[in-house]
Amino acid sequence: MPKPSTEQMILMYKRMLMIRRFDEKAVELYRSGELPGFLHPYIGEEATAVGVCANLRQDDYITSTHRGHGHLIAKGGSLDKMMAELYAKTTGYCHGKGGSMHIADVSLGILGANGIVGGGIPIATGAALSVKMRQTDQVAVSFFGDGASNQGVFHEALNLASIWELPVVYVCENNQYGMGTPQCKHQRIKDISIRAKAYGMPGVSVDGNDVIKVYETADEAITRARRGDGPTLIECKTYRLHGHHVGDPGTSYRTRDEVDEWKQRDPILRLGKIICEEEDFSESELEAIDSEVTEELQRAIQFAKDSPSPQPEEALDDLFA
Ligand SMILES: Cc1ncc(C[n+]2csc(CCOP(=O)(O)OP(=O)(O)O)c2C)c(N)n1
Ligand SMILES: [Mg+2]
Repeated sequence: MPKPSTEQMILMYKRMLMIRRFDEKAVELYRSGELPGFLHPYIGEEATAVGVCANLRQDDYITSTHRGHGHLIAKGGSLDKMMAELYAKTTGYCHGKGGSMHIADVSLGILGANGIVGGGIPIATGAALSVKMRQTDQVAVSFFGDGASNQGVFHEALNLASIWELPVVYVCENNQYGMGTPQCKHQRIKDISIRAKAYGMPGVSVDGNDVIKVYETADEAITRARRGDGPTLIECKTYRLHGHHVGDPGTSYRTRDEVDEWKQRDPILRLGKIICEEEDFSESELEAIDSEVTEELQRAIQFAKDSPSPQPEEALDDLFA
């Protein structure tokens, strides 16, 4: 398995920080009453989106979830347009009418966040079928949660993808909970990757907070799909450090000790340590990356604030019925 190069590690570090800072800021703006709507922070799970997407080309496809900001940023989504969408401005991805859970950018292969749990799984499978019919070498990746792996559509999609040998990689983000329900109360199995066996495809579980491990595992699965050898199921074991959504304190169904324990496995701190120890980077060089990210984000917030709100007479524009 090829290890990521130094440049790739720095890029992954920056992308993870971008996701972390974006969602921290979004939570803060939401709590101060500046953002309308609803959002689900990806804080703590950054290594999964970034490690997978670092292997993808612009013309590859992804489908995302209700917790989508991380996937969109990892696939190259515009911070300006994302932030403007959260602010419900006309310059946002959905012209301010969709919000956090409906962001898509087809030019980047981002086929959409999705408020329907498991909803992205058949969409990615369909995209992979289109790749096969068009005879290109693109790949589709579907991100979804541990909870979504209990949806009927997960099983139907994996079966079809296997039978048709579709170029798709299923990435299950096992963040230990479906809302307030721990994994042990919603399924008997521990490793979700064993479900791959039922559909005759490779299944592998990895530490989803180890971005290098995620990168290497995804590389193998994506290369296999691109070669025409069919789908893979990857389970990334990770943790959401925030509540289920921005209004959930996340204190009634898990202990402070558990959260603190996972904070020790913070994916960004872990990669930072590796970059310093093995790639000879200094703390101040990492801080400079953080400042760059913070400035980029400030520009996105300013862009969103300076943008116009949609007018009532535009309410029915861009709607399909
Ligand atoms: C079809 C459907 N059922 C129920 C819900 C309500 N709901 C929103 S998020 C969620 C939990 C999803 O858990 P998981 O798939 O593990 O994703 P996570 O939130 O942990 O990232 C549920 C049940 C929904 N949005 N869609
Ligand atoms: Mg979950």
